[in-house]
Amino acid sequence: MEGFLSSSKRENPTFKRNLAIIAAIGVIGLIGTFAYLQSSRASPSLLDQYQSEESEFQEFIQKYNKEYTPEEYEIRFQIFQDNLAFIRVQNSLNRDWVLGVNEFADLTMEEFRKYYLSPMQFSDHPEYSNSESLKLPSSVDWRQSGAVTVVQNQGRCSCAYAFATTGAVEGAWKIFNGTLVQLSEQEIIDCSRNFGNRGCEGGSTDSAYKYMIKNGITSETKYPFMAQNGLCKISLVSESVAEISNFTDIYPNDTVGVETAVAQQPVSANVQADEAIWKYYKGGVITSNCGTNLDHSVLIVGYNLTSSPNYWIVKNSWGPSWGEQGYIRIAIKAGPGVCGIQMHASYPTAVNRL
Ligand SMILES: *[C@@H]1O[C@H](CO)[C@@H](O)[C@H](O)[C@H]1NC(C)=O
Ligand SMILES: *[C@@H]1O[C@H](CO)[C@@H](O)[C@H](O)[C@H]1NC(C)=O
Ligand SMILES: *[C@@H]1O[C@H](CO)[C@@H](O)[C@H](O)[C@H]1NC(C)=O
Ligand SMILES: CC(=O)N[C@H]1CO[C@H](CO)[C@@H](O)[C@@H]1O
Repeated sequence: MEGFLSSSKRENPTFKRNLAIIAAIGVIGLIGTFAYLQSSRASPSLLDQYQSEESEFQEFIQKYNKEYTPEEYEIRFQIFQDNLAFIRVQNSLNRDWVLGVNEFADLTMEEFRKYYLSPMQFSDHPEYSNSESLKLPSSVDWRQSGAVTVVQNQGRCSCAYAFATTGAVEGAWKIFNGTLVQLSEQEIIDCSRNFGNRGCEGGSTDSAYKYMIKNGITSETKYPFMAQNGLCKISLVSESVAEISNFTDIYPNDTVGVETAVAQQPVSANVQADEAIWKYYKGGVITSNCGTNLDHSVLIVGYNLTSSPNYWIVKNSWGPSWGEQGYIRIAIKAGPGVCGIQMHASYPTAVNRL
């Protein structure tokens, strides 16, 4: 009986009004659900981005043989994502250079600085040479003359001063003696502390030359690079395969002086590499975005004076997968130059003494 009474309520106007309210709530609910579904479409795309960045991270791990503990994995992935975002923004600015993921993509700027760079200290140097006004060739590339050895990777050892100077002596030895021989950076790292160098904790190109003037330098084969500090192997020091009797510091900021020297032989130089542009450099010509607080050493192996902008061809020691097969091109601008590359450049002289 009660049931029947209730059903008769359907005819009741109050009940109809309640029904209308319920229906309205239902419609609002549907609209809400629709809106929610619409908005939730955003999360699958965030998820896609996460997944594609994670697969890029996996490729990176494989390519550079990275090994992480599970906790470190999360931290490194986060840094990698931040760096990836930075690289994308920089590349969207369409400049003369491009950045890309490389061995350093899981490091913060602080870590990069700590592992790879060290501020330069130059004490007294020999007299500066004044640039002679020779007729310079419009382009030079010592790689084409077979005067440059393979690109090596210094690893987490701040010893670029050893790579830049052995590179300069390798070039000079080839040009003035006729044979290309890979020389030992490790000998300089282990044995030149008395000349002011600090092994894998930094040093200077001048001190490395002073060591080689005194002791000559043995080969990479006899005294291979270990990417860490070691005790000086005294017995190998006497087995030098290349010797120099002097070196020249080019007058600071003398662009023509550096060009004149590079026309003669590969030249060691110092730069400020404490810059994202160095950390992620992938290719092109660097024209700006770096300072002149020298903290890294490199080898200038050529230049191009017909291109726009003109540029130095520079060999680095961060492995062949960095930059342009291990090289970087830096615009030639008067004065200290881009990244200070013309501030403290030097080359070995009086080479053929053996
Ligand atoms: C070394 O070279 C400089 C020029 O750079 C020269 O002034 C100096 O006399 C040379 N030293 C020796 C011992 O030849
Ligand atoms: C120098 O640059 C010009 C213009 O970009 C290029 O055509 C030429 O091949 C370059 N020369 C060398 C030796 O790389
Ligand atoms: C070379 O340039 C640097 C940076 O601008 C400057 O500090 C230094 O005084 C210059 N040196 C010479 C000798 O002009
Ligand atoms: C042409 C020349 O001087 N060659 C010399 C190069 O250096 C080696 C030693 O490493 C000498 O034996 C060569 O005579």
